[in-house]
Amino acid sequence: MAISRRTALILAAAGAAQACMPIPGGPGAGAPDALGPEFRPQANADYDAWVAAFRTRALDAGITADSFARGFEGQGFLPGVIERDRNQTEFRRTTEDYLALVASDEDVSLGRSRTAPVRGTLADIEAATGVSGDVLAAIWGVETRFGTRLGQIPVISATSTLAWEGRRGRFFEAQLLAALRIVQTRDTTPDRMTGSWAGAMGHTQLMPTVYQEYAVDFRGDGRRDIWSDDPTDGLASTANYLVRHGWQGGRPWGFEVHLPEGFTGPTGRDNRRSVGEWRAAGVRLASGGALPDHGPAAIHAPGGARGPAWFLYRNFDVILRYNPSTNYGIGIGYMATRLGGGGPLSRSFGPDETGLTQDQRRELQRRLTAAGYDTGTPDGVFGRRTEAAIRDFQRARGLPVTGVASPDLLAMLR
Ligand SMILES: [Ca+2]
Repeated sequence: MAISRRTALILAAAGAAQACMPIPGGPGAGAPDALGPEFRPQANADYDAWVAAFRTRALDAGITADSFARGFEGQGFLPGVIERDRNQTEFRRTTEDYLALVASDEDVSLGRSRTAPVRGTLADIEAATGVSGDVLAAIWGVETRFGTRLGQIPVISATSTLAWEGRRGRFFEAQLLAALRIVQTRDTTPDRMTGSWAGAMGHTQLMPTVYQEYAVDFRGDGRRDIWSDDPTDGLASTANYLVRHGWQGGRPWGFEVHLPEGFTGPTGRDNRRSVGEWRAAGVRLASGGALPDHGPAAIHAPGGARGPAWFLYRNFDVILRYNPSTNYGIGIGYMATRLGGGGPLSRSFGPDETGLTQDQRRELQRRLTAAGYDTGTPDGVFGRRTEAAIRDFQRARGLPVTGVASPDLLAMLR
C-alpha cells in the first residue's frame, strides 16, 4: 500500500519502539500495488562502493561468493526506500482510531473470508504450539491484511540501501546479512524475497534476522517459505516466535470487561493484580460473568471507566513482543475476538478531545468531501488529509485556520 493511513498508523503505533518484528516499515507496510520508479535500482557510485566493502564482511561472515552474487543480481540502490524512511511521521493514535484503522467491520469481514480456508491449518498450528489460531489470524490481518499485502520491494535492495544510508546502518547490515543467508540456504530465491520498504517479509512481516531465528517449515516441504501464497509457514513461524517469547499455551490474551461505577483503577500494564483483587473491585466480563483466572492481569481503559476496557493477561505482553504498542496488542486481541465469532465492542468511546464522537467525525469527513474539501475515506480517523481539508474550509470561510475539528465546525457544515 502506498503509505496509506493504515501503514502510517501502524508506524505510529510502533512508535519509538524497538519492535523486533515489523520494525519501522511495519505491518502492511507492503509495497504499493505497482512499484514506482523510485523502487527500481538506480545508479549510485557511493552505494556501489559500500556494497563492495560490505562484500568482504559478508564473505568473512560465511556468505559464499556465489550466494553474494546471486543475492545482489538485479538489486541496487532504491531511492524510494530512503524517502519512506525519512517521511515516517510519528503521530500518536488513540485506541479508538487504531481499531477503526486496523479492525473495522470491513477488516473483520475480510478476515472471516480469508481465514475460512485456513481454519484447519490454524487449528493444527494451535494444537502443535498452544498459540490461539484466532490470535495468529489477527496478526496476519493487521500485518498484511490477511496476506493481501505482502510487500513487493526486493529485500536485498531495501536492506542494503538502508544499511548504506547509515542512520540505522548496523541494524540494517544485520538484516542484509540475514537476507543473504536466506539466499544461501535456498529457502527462497532472491527475486521472490520481497517485503516492505524496511525489509519485513511474508504473511506476518518478519524481519530477516527474526526469520533466521524463528521461522519454521510447518508444511514440511523442506523450505521455510513465508512468501508463498500459502500462509502456513508464516503463521507457524509467528506462533513459534510467540512461544519462544513466553506464550502460555491454551490461555487467553485477555477479555473486554466492564468496570464498576466509580472505578478508580489502577489501570495500565504496570498495574498487574490478582484476578481475585479485580473481582473484589467489581470488574466483570463484558459478556457477563466472573473473570476467569489465568494469572495476574492488568486493565487498559483508554476512555475511562465508562468506555471500552480490557483485562490483559500475560499473553497480552507476549503479543507486544511482536510490536510493543499497547494499541497494537488491543488491535490484535479485538480482531482475534471478532474472528472467533465475538461481536463488536459493548461500549463506545465518548467524544474525543475535539468534542466529537467517531460517528460525528465520520459525518464531518463526509460533509467536507461533499462540500468540495476532499478527506478521502470517511473512517472517522483524522489524518493529514482531513486536517488539510479543514484548513481549506476554514480559510474559505474566513475562520481562524487551525485545522482542528469542533462541534461548531460540524454545525456549520450541516
Ligand atoms: Ca515449508
